Amino acid sequence: MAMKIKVCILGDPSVGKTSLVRHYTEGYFKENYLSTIGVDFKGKTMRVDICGQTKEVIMTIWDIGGQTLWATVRSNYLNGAQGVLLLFDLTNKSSLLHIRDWYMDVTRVLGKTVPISIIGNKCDLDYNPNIEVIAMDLTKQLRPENPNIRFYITSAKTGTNMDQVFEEISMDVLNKIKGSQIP
Ligand code: G3D
Ligand code: MG
Repeated sequence: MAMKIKVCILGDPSVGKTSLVRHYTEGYFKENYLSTIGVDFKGKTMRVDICGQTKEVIMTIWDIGGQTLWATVRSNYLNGAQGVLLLFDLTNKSSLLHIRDWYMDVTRVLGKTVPISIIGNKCDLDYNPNIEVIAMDLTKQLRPENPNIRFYITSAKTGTNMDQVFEEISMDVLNKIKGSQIP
């Protein structure tokens, strides 16, 4: 039987959350569409190899609107999330500087060991390589409390590293569930 997992995607407005989810679940990138209003969820069925077995996983990816009053919907949105993607824009340094705040918000609700990936999006554009170094440093700083934290650069436009992000977060979620089932 397919397992269902819930993954939330968070980050500053305009970093590409909706684009990444849309490209991954619907297979296309659309320029110039409205920012997400409220909460949107998309599903994707995937096959994941775990401990030599192939499992069917239905991943629901929850995408929150950047303009939504975060505090009022935060707990509903994050409730039951098993994995989190924290997105920033490689061409917008302040969106990276806010990642630590997003991380704190998320771990306050879901605990410190929830599978999390930090993602620098829009790698198809020109960006300062320094921003990648800062993001890798942040990931390293957080690793002692969250050993499986990952860092990627992606492009929602070209699809670079997109499959890897979603496959690996689902593997991390399944491994965590499996680990917690061992008596
Ligand atoms: P959000 O959901 O985080 O608010 P969106 O962000 O997905 O709405 O994307 C915001 C803008 O960034 C959109 O442009 C979108 O096309 C663009 N974008 C998203 N991801 C990428 C990417 O990987 N590469 C490039 N080049 N652009 C990206 P518009 O012009 O519609 O505002
Ligand atoms: Mg959006």
